Amino acid sequence: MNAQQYIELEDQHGANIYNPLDVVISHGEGVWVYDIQGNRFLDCLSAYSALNQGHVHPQILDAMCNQASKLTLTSRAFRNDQLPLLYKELSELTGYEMSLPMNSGAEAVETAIKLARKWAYQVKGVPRYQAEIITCQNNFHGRTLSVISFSTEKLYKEDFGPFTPGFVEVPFGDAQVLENAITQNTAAILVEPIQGEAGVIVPPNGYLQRLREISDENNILLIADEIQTGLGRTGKMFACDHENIRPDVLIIGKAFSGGFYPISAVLADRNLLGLFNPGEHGSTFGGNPLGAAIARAALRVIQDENLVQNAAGMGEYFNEQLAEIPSRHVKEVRGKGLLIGVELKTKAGGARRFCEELQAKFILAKETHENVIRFAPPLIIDRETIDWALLRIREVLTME
Ligand code: IF1
Repeated sequence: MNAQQYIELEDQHGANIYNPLDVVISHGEGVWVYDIQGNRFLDCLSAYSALNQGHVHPQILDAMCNQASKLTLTSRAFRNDQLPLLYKELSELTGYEMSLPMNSGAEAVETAIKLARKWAYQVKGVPRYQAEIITCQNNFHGRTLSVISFSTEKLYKEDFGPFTPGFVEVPFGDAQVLENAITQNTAAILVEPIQGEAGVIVPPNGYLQRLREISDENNILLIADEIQTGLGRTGKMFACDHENIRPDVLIIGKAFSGGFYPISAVLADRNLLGLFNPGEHGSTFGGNPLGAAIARAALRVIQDENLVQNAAGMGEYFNEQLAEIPSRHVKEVRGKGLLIGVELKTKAGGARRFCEELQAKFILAKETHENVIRFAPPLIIDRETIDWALLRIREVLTME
């Protein structure tokens, strides 16, 4: 089959919820992917940061194949010999006493919301079903109904209501306005330390620290969604580390899977996660031994290959070099580590055509919203490959 045939087949039988670039990829290795004609492309999206370790990492592949040949699924009705080790290694890595494994990011966010509500009723003493969770404008936390209930993006929610109540929205980056939104019934603040989908929006310095203080002063949980920013992406293990703060609840996903298999988790101490009792929450696949073995390998690779340090070094270089490109289209280059957004001026005619030009030069990047090109290659990228990319990005950003 040729590319056109694959594309037609997909369009004919698949719900049209994406607008993908027309490249049909059949294999990947490290930072590179190959289309069915054998053309090689640099992956500058990393499956929205789920591929921090690169494509088909051999160590994670080994762990997956090895575990798949022994035991894949027990359900949580029985115990298995992988999940306890994942718990232990996660605790050692993050300092949180406990974790709760789920599958997708959105499910983990839902889990964190359930946890915060339960804490509000059982510990804080909020009257039942009055708990409020403060969320930020232009947030992205997933696609489930409760999660889109507090989306501020029309595209993600219009015609999908009725919505889940109990969410209060405030602008991102303004701690003062957030503080004013707190009531006696506020259970938690849910925040992305850097807003990814919104266009790689980095909050003002000190914002997260201020949220930490506000949470402490008002007996509110601080929940950080690090599904996209966590596990090295921004040049620290967690984006919250840039401001040395420890959220009460930390949500991870994406790269926790090594790019192999959906796995997410909610991390917190026993005073919070200990509030869940048998039967109150669950998942058929959450915590399965195959996923646990993969996640263990995914974490090990991040540490063994110093991917956090590499993201910091390579990110700084990439960012600086991008900012030096003399382009009349670019409004701003921003980001942290290897989560970089290049915002174009409105008169540049949208980021999509730039992404298509990049594709023609064998770089795969994806626009976010109208005017931002996101560059988020796997964290294993080296300087030589960044230079290879910069040559081409420079040509694209300086075109008419
Ligand atoms: C889509 C963007 C990224 C996330 C944060 C939770 C989730 C995500 C901070 C949910 C997911 C995704 C999912 C994908 C596109 C995407 C995305 F394009 F919307 F902007 F990454 F930047 N919290 N992000 O970024 O995790 O349930 O998907 O595992 O939905 O189209 P999930």
